[in-house]
Amino acid sequence: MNRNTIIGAALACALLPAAAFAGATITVENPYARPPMGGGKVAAAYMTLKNTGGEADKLIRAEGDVAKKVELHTHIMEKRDGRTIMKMRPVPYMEVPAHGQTVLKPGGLHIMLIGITRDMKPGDAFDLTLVFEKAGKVKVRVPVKKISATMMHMMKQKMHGMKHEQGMPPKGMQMQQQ
Ligand SMILES: [Cu+2]
Repeated sequence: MNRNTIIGAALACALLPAAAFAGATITVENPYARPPMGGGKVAAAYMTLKNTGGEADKLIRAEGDVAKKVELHTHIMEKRDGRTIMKMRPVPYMEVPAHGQTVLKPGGLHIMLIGITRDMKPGDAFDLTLVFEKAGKVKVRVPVKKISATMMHMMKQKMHGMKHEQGMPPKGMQMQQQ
């Protein structure tokens, strides 16, 4: 074994552990959920997904026993008869860019909890498991926070223009009506 081979082997050993973790590295910041509106069985969870890795990753699923169904949703704005309508849509995944973040927030991406199985009052908390394509499973404890007066005011204004299509309600709304 000449000197170069030895250095090469040492380098390979030093680099291997780093290479194993070179993929997406996901952390979750500021997770919170809002209590169900009007005592219903549907609520939403929000958070910031941070990717410190050099590769983009995707949140492909969320799991938890807090609700019968846990879905990935977004809001879309649609023009209908000259009015703008806000609707919810399930999405197959949420992309988290390399060295970037994806923010789940009211009016945008969110984790939909359908058929809540327990109390969800401000001060309560529940566990969710986020499943990423590359990073795998990431557990997160989600506290339930009350809606502030300002937020409530904004939501009421938004709700004014929010309507779900007749005959084709998103899955989340079907459960709410049961
Ligand atoms: Cu939703």
